[in-house]
Amino acid sequence: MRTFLHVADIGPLGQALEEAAEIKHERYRYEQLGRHKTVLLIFFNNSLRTRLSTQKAARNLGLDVIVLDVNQGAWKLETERGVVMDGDKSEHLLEAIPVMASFCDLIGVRTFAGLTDREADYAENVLSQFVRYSGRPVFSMESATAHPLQAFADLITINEYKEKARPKVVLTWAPHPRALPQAVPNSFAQWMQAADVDFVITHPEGYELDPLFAGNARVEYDQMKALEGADFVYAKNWSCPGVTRPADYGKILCNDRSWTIDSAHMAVTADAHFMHCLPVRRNMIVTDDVIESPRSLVIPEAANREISATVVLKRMLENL
Ligand code: AN0
Ligand code: CP
Repeated sequence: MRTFLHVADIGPLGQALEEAAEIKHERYRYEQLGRHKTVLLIFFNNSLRTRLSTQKAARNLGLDVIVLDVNQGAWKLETERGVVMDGDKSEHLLEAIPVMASFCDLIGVRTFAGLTDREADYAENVLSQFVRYSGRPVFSMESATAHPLQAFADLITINEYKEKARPKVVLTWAPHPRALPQAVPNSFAQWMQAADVDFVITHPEGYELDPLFAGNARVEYDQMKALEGADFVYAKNWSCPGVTRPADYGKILCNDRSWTIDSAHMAVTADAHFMHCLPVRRNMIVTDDVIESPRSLVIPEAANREISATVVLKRMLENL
């Protein structure tokens, strides 16, 4: 595997889930694979889970790890070509990428959507330069529009906890005080569409996800109706994807707290498991009692980030 950006990069999901189960059972099975190899993890913004789980995954495989927080201790990087660099940015990505690549064998990149320019975000301006100019396998640790390591961990979690062959999985929008990217719901929708589940998305009007990710997934605008009989409730906020009205891209269109997942919402499900990628704002996205309930999977879901990252790094090492 040379890139890990979308669900197609991982190949058949059944096989990926088998590898995940094997690694979960025996985490150090492939610890010789990364010997004398180095992975560089580059963060353009904050992270708790991705930062820790990817380092742990790398160590499972015997890899050396270098972590670079671009905004703390490195030169400020210009990412656009053709800019007269007379501002506060001292170095261009076009030099920084090959320099960074010379010290490693694999590169993980975490970038964030600007949420002002839809075209720039969906073109993945930063991540695509790493793919093009590093000469190294590149994996997304969340980009402007996708978070595949999260979606893979979510799929592993659903596979572990499902109580029927084809569970009903509902992705529900929930309110949040700040505008957030569509990366997590985009990837979750993409992976659920590829998996063997009954998948439904619910959100207020105007929050339609890009069909590039959501395909022809079923959308039910009535949240309670969507949640009926659900086996898994996956809550997430996202800002307007600008699909129906490009001018609204990145905006908050709705603050309606009736979308917050509480016990009344969970009561119409089939005793569903609650999921969220974290970090989560309690009593905005989900109430204390739901996230603390025995049906909440947020902690095992986060723990599975180590497993999804180990499978992805293993696949990349096998192909070096
Ligand atoms: C980020 C987001 O919504 O994309 C990261 C989630 C993994 N969340 C926040 O910035 C709160
Ligand atoms: N879920 C997730 O990616 O969390 P972090 O932003 O803390 O890495």
